[in-house]
Amino acid sequence: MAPNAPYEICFVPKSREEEEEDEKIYKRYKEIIATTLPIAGGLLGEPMYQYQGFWYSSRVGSVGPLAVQDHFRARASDILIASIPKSGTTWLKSLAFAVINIKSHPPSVQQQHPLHIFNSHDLVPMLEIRLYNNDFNGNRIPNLDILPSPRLFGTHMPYTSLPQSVTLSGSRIVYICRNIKDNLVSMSRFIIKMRLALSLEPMKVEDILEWFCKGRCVIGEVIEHALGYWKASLERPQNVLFLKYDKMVAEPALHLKRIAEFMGCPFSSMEEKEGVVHQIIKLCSFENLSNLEVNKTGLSDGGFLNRAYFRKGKVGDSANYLSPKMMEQLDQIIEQKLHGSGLTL
Ligand code: PAP
Repeated sequence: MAPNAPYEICFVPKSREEEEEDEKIYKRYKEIIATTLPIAGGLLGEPMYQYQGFWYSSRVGSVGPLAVQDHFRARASDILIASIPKSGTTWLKSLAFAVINIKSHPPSVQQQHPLHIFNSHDLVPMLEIRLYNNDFNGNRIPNLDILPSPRLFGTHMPYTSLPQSVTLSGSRIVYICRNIKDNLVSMSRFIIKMRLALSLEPMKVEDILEWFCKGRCVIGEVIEHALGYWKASLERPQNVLFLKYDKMVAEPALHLKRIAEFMGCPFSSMEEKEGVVHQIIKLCSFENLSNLEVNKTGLSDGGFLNRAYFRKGKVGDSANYLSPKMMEQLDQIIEQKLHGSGLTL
């Protein structure tokens, strides 16, 4: 039997009254979504709803974003791994976890490392998809106060929708995004496979591109999402670190050191000499993680297979899937949306 993920302790037993109260809270969010928000069908046949300018797939979070806004209380020491789906979240979570836990779980002892036992989404749980997702938590509000600091969480929520306590407390956010074309292709390959598994009518990349352009691809408005965090990183550089997958692939050591420093645990010169940076890069590499038993066979958020988080892990794969016309269409959208922002994707 698979061991319980560390975050499971947040779902402490509650009295019948408390359970009923939690159920009422989730019921109210469902009503708000059903009666006040625009609803449309999603790429996996699921309902999507538009909330605060972004489309959300109910498969990734159900009413989670509303519950996170009301119930998550950030601490100054919290670190949030924020991202668009399919932009390198699994990798960044692994790196951040390995750095934060360097003393209790030295990366030199790879076989016993928690990353060899759990998928990184189990070690760094998503706020809206796992912790506050009523489809996943049996309508329970988690008690995150019992987690020791520093707490590491993930989120796909846009910056503008994060709970106020994240900004007020001064918690740190590490954001990752990716070349938009590679992001679209990674997402498309995932959707195409999932539709097959769900016996839905097959879709092609060009069909998914249409959805992507309408802002209705799992979590909508991918470029706006990145822009929100980009602007925040310029305004609050101590609190928001903006990373690009492509640059991390090119120079992993440089970026790992930036991440560690930003999170408040820079590598000592002794650690660097001992090769800790390279041990973490190796531990978290696509080759290592994708070949572990847990990632070949385990299940994750929303019933997705852990192996779905690992495909090729390469930069530039979009050239193998997008026609010149599709590339041009995307270039125009990117140029129009990012013009004058200083951000390139
Ligand atoms: P998620 O939103 O479902 O969590 P996410 O982890 O953000 O997915 O992105 C998955 C991408 O990261 C995949 O890219 P690809 O489709 O272009 O191959 C996946 O292969 C890649 N990836 C996963 N783990 C790693 C890793 N350890 N190193 C580099 N890339 C990785």
